[in-house]
Amino acid sequence: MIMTKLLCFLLTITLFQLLELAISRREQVTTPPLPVLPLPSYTQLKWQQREIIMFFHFGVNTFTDSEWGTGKENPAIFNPIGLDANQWISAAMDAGVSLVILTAKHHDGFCLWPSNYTDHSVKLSPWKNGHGDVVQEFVNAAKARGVDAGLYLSPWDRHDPRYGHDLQYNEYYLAQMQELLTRYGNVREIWFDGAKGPNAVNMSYYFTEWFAMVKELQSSINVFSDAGPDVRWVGNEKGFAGSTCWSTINRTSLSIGNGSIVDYINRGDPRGTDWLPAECDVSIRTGWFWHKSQSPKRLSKLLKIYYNSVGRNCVMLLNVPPNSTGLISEIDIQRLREFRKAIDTIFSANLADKCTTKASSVRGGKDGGFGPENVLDSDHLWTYWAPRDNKNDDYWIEIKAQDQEGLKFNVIRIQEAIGLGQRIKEHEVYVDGKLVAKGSTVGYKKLHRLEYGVVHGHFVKIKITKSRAPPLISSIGLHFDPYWHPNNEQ
Ligand code: FUL
Repeated sequence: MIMTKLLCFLLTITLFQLLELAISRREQVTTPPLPVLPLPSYTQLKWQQREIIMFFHFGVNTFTDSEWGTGKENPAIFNPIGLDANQWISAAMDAGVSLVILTAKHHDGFCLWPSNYTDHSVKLSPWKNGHGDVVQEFVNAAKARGVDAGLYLSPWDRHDPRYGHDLQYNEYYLAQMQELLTRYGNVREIWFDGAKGPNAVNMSYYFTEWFAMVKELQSSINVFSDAGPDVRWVGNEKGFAGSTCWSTINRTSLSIGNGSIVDYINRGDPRGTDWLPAECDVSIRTGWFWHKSQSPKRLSKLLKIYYNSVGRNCVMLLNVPPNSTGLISEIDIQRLREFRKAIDTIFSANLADKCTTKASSVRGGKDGGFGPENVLDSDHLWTYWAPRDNKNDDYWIEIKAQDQEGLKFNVIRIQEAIGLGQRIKEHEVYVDGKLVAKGSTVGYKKLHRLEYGVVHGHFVKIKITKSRAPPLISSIGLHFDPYWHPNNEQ
């Protein structure tokens, strides 16, 4: 009897101990920090991770050697006899692109799909005897290869007589938008271009109604315009973001087609209450449309644009215009392949991979799950180094080479865990105690291509000298860019 009681007693004690252990284990799991508003939406995060997306400018201008059609073009000139949208998508895939955007209608008003609301379209062209639909071929080809599709529908329309009559034109525009957003499956981005010529007829666009209908008809779409609501224009057509580029901005200060905001949208605003990241549009050639006389930009130029867009917390929207046969020219395809190969060469190896890491402090201590080693894993969003919450702390993270040889690199990549807000305002990078780079905000991705070329060292320390809240760093990379020769930069 006594033995049984003793056993029961011992068992109870053991159970208690186990329970205590379980509770203390549970207590060790540290919660993630509070986000700092504003935050990206799910679709904005997906968009940001694409890094490079592609534009196809195609239409009557392709056949008239012009950039802005007059609206008086005869649809009979549109005859891309060799059109093969699969080839366009292959070209995009060669460049590692997962979203492609087609100009369904440009300023000339010619529609690449058979709209019910106008005859100024493929219907009156000789291409496929008027039975063709470029938008359909484009989305079919994209879908078949797992690439997402987006559409550009120009607000400025130089052909349609309703343009200039507010109600009629807005109804026409909305009718066309409904066709595009209901006939062709998922559309991931819609491009509202604020451009119009200086002598364009006066006209008010009913943006509020337009945006509301877009969101009604498509669940995972990003709306692009000078002022968002999901993605903003970067303020130029060179593909360059400001060296400081916040994804945050005040939308109330923005309007579409307003030249005076270009500097503001190029930089963003650390005090902004809206998450509205910038997209950097640029053409691989001089023009947006194909012209026989033009050729693609050099690789060094494309890489410079990449560093100044993707490397400044933006997405690069690269235009590659199909030619009058209806194909992407071979010379552009070659350049796209070179571009992709260069990016892979530079970034597929992280020289920091085998390094050890150290940080000023760690949220929840060393077992809290927020250690500095997180910056070297393959997740660039949801695993991150977080320091403890203490406003008076200095924040730094250090990467140390494990062997005597040390590290040789000329590019530093830093990524913030933007899912919890963009926080870093200023940072500095030291190699063996010497300052090699400094910058302002970081955001999804900041690339420093080192001004003086390759550095060699054993310790790389990143100091965050100003931030809106304790900084959260999701990834750090040290890379070697063999294409970077600072002295011959053009
Ligand atoms: C501009 C347009 O005027 C150009 O033709 C081109 O479409 C470019 C992407 O946007 O505003």
